[in-house]
Amino acid sequence: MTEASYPVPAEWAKDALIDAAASDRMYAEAATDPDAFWSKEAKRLDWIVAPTKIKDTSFDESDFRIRWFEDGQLNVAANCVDRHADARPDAIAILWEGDNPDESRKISYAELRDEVSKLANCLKSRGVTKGDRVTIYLPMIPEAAFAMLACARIGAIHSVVFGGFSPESLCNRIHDCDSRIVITADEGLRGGKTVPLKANVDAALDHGDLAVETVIVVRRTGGKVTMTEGRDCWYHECVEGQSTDCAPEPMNAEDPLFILYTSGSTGQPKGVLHTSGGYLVWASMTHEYVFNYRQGEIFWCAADVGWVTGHTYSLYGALANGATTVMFEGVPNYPDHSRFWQIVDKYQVNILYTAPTALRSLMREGDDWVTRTSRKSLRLLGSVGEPINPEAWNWYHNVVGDGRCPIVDTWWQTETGGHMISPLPGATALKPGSATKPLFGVIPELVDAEGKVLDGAVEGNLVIADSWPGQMRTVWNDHERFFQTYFSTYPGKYFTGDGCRRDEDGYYWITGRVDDVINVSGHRMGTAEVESALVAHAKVAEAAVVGMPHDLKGQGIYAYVTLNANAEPSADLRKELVQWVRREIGPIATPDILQFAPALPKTRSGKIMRRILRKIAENQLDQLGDTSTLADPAVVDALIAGREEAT
Ligand code: 6R9
Repeated sequence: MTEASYPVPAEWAKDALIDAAASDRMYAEAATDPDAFWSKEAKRLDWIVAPTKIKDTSFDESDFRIRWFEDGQLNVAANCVDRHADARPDAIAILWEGDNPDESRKISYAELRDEVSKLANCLKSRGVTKGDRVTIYLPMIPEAAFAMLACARIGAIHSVVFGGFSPESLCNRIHDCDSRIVITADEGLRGGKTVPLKANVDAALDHGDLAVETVIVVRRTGGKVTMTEGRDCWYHECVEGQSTDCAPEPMNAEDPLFILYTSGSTGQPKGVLHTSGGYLVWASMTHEYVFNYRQGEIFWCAADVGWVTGHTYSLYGALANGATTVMFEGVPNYPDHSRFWQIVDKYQVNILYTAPTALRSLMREGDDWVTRTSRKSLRLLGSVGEPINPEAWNWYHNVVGDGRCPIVDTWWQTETGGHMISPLPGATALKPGSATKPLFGVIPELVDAEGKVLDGAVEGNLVIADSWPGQMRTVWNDHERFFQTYFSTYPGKYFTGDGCRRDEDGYYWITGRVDDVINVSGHRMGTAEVESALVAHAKVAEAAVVGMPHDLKGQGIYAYVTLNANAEPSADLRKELVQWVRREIGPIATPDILQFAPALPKTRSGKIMRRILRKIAENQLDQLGDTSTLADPAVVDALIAGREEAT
């Protein structure tokens, strides 16, 4: 396959925050003199005590340490709220769009400061102090932002749990970090349906022996909930009468800011811990440079604050830069498939940041939903969460962006705090499907299974050779697990768990999690590659590919395929698709089994749960494990039913 390339548009090259020459210079400086580079970047924040020690890190077991700006002091909320409220009190911080298109709310920086301070005072009055953990289980409503920032203001550590998680998952997360306080809502509202958040909290608290003393409940829908005397209180009553003055707590740069739980390949979800100074420098820098953010622009990150993308870009990075950030409560297809583009027009969004899975689901509904809207305000598009297949990329570029807007395909992880590999829109020529090049301070390497560093155009395991400010500092309560998970596979390097190819131009192409790589007759095959080939077929909406045991080849390829609304499964179409993949990639990629699936099992953040697909492919139906975190657990039964016909 020949790779398309999109040079930097002339008007971007002329007008960019960072052009190609600046990008090269800054990358070199960050690599050769990190202290000089990062002490300059740290100036983007207001420090109570400016840091003099910049970088003190080692990934070696004997003196393992990750410390950035360690003698600096700052407050994250003061940086995200107060300094903008002082300078531009009436500037809009948050544009909130409800699930129902008739509901919206505008919050200026001055109002944000008042709301955050009132809640911060309320938390203090309930005994929350610096270092305490606060669990936040809220829908995408402004109170979620108030709650996170109120914690940051008083030095409490927030742990946001996505509103789609079950009581059991919530219980585990409250238990692991030992929160004494939970902030929730009566109900969430998504796509016209209610989510029983308060009832879930009640069930979680019934589940286990938890230390929770206080539950603060936002009245969102007015739905009926049970309030437990002495433990539960309404948010609006708690903050009423609280002072709008609350001095931000001075925090050391290395004091914790938040915990965010994320699943690994083994065991319970890990509590990824981020600290204050390095995280905010990284969030602010990447938000500004990657999105080429300029004051006054409207920025919309469509991710839920329950995920890291919502933390770093809806909230911390955007607000640190004084941006106007759009917060959307609903889903892309409600009331209809045009919703995203209506929101873009309504708020004149300049920068849109979303995930390929959302794009594919909208793409299959046809272009008309998009083209009936204007979208003239859009200037830049972003992608995150998984490799973006060229079809989705082209649709995003040509249909959504009318061919005008560069796409920044940003590779990063909960663990990395912010973008790691991404184009800079005024500096980097784009190749659809490639996250392109590392950002300042990021030193990626590709290693083989033995850890040997591979040079040139090659494929390998993606590791990062040195620390960057936004890096996670530990797994909550389990520093040993932190070291073992990320630094023991390839000693001295951070292991990402991703496979990656580097091309002749030094561009990086993420091939998917390494545990998803299939070894067919000794040849490595990226599942993402086969999936990309399948979705390139006009009748295919989505595909997921996993390995399965194969007598001759070691591993065979098992493909699950969801068809577009206009196509019907048939034996002929199955043959056609198998041939198609052979043609697109080569005989090595020929799927051994192709199963038509009405839907794929996805987490509520939209990630395909390959573990389940692998078990079905292996016919280990009694080992499917926990399916409760799926957006729709019923999908699994349909897959099991469809297996027989396919095999
Ligand atoms: C931000 C986020 C991290 C994993 C990561 C990788 C995949 C994320 C990607 C991408 C290819 C991109 N991933 N962005 N793969 N291209 N632009 O998604 O964090 O939920 O922790 O997931 O997602 O496999 O390792 P997280």
